[in-house]
Amino acid sequence: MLLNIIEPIAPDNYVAFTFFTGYIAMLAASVFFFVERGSVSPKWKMSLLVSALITGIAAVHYYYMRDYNLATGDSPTFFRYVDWILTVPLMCVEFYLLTKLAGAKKSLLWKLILASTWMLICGYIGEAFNPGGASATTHSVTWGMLSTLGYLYILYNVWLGEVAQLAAKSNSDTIKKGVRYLGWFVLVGWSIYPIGYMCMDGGWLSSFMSPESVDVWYNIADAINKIGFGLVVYSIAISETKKELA
Ligand SMILES: *C/C=C(C)/C=C/C=C(C)/C=C/C1=C(C)CCCC1(C)C
Repeated sequence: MLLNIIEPIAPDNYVAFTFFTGYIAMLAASVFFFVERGSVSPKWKMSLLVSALITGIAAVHYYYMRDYNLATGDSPTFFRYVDWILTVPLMCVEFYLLTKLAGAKKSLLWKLILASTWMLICGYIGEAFNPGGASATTHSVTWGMLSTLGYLYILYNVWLGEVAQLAAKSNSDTIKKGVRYLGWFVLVGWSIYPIGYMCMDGGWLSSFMSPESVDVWYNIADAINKIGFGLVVYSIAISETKKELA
């Protein structure tokens, strides 16, 4: 069944609601990016395919996470991180594909993937192995900080490091602007995730926000970042295709 309509979502269950909308939005975006591969020149088809894969992989995980959350009321932490460990490296691939046209080497891709894997493994340990009680805060803060190192590396690379330098060297204004936009997603869009993380039991925001809001933050962030990121790549591809045809 495509939509599980057996179990209704209670009107005040905003966690389940964002899982549901997230699922539909990812699915729709995925179809869009996949179909639009037909509107761009061959050299951009791979970028659009990667965008479609990112939202497609997320749609499958959201389908499952929505059911899981509705049935148990819990956070689907494991599947959340499985989704991220597949989709965040694909976002690194998007950066690589964009800067490859300006001479990026494979090593850049591996550095970004390594940093994002570090970021996510530390985040997973922080959430999944939270001991609760008196040591919850130390545990979540320690792993959150370690995770942040990976995040800061990616941020640095995209704004000042290799990605930024390659984009500056590229002879296309569209790519320069596009990489800048994606940089804003990493700076602003990705910073929503640590907010969600800090709502967990023992987290720095847990006295203001309930542990259930972890998923609301993550669901909002995923929609912005996965779909928004894809749309930026799409608009770069469309403008570059038009230029090639002109
Ligand atoms: C599609 C999924 C994306 C773009 C996920 C991104 C996730 C992050 C940027 C997570 C970052 C975290 C920190 C910087 C510290 C706390 C732990 C995390 C994993 C939530």
